[in-house]
Amino acid sequence: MVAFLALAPQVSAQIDPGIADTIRVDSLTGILGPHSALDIFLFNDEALSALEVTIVGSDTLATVDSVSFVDSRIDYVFTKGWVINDSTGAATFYCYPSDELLIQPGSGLLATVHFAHPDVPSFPHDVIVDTITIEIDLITRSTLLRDSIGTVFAPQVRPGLLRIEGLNCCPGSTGNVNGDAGGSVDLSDLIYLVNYLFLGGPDPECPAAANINGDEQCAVDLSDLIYFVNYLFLGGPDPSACLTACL
Ligand SMILES: [Ca+2]
Ligand SMILES: [Ca+2]
Repeated sequence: MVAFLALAPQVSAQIDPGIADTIRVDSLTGILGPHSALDIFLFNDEALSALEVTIVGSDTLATVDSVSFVDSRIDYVFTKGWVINDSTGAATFYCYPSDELLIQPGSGLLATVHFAHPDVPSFPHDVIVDTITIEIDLITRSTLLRDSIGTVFAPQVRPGLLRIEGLNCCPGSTGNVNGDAGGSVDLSDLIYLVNYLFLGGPDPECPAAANINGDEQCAVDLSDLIYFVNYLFLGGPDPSACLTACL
């Protein structure tokens, strides 16, 4: 049974002494289809005996589907967990360390929140990830910390940005340097690449698709051109697979 902190009688940002304790949401770029893992960080300058964080995306195209505490500052706490509040798409996670094992002052990873974003109409699509206060079944879920003497207070919060890009950039193999909608790999791509490399032509819209030799540095350079000429005219190997690390 989860006893949410918002039931505590007094809540105020004014009773946080010293430097304001802070919950910070990371920012990153995700790709349509796969999940994105957004890190949440905690700074606290006094020991904490409980915390609760409720976060939500600014639209329902990116929803929380799980929360992980692996390698986080509260990984050691036995009493912790998370719930998804289906009606709002928000997620709440919480922890209650035992009296002997308070969350000591410090700074670092608090949790990793996994977002699903399978269906986004256009790219890039930006989702602000911020805290929220909601009420479900008469229980308020919010973002609160509790110090070692039981005082509950609201931390400072810094929202994050989850930017979702499309998978139509390099969906399988490299080579579609000119980014034509049909995805064909042909002489026009070679011309585009030569223009880009040597004649001041425009950048490839999807640089990962121009990394034809598949080097892990994602470089687009003469070696890609040589690889491409080999493939098109000299029976060389097919363009390399797209590297997700280059997207
Ligand atoms: Ca093409
Ligand atoms: Ca390359």
